[in-house]
Amino acid sequence: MSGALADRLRLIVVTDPDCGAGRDVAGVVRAALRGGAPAIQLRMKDASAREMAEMARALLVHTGAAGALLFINDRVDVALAVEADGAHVGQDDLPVAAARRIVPPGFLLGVSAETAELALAAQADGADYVGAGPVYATGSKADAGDAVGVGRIAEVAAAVRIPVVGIGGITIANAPPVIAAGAAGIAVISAVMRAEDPEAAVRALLA
Ligand code: TZP
Ligand code: MG
Repeated sequence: MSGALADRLRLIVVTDPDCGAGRDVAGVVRAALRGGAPAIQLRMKDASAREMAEMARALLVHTGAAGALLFINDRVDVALAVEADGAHVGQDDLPVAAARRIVPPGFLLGVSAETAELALAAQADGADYVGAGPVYATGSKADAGDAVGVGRIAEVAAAVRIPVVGIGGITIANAPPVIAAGAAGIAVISAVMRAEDPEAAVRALLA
C-alpha cells in the first residue's frame, strides 16, 4: 500500500497562478498530465474557498481521466467537498489528527514537516506522507525559510516509514540527490508551472 503510494508521489506538480503570460493553470496541468505527472497539488494561496472548489472540480476531470491524484493545499474542507484524493496541510493548517477524524477511509493526508521531529509527529498523527523542505533556495514561497539541504531529507527519511517528498528549488538538474537522500519523490512549482514546455519538463523530472 505504502509502496504503491510512494510510487504515485514520485512527482507532485504543485500549481501556482503565476504560470507565464498567455497560459492558464488548467492548461499547464493538462500538459503536465500528458507528460505523465502522477500527482497534482492545487495551491491557491490568495483564492476564496469558492474559487478553489471551482478550480479543483475542473482539474479533477483531467486528473481522474489520467489516473493521477489531486491534492488540495491547506483546505481539507474544499478537498472533501469536491471529493479530491487528498489534502496537504502545513503546520498552521488543520492538524492532521483533527483532519483524520473527518475524512473518509483512503483519503490521503500530506503534512509539511521540515524536521525529523515534526515528521515523526505527523506520522504518529496519521499522515500518509510528509513534504520536507525547502531543500534548495526557492523564490516560489515568500516564507519558505532557509534551504535545509539534502542532508535534512536524509534525516527525515531515516526517521519515518511513510514516504517523504522533497520540495523547494528542485529542478531537473538538482533532483537526483533528493531521491538519493531517501525521498520517495519531489514536489515542484516552477520547474513545471513556469517551464517553457511543461509536458517535457515532467518527462525529464520523472526520468
Ligand atoms: N513549500 C516549501 S518550498 C515551496 C513550498 C510550497 C515552493 C516550491 O516551489 P519551487 O518553485 O519548486 O521552488
Ligand atoms: Mg498550508
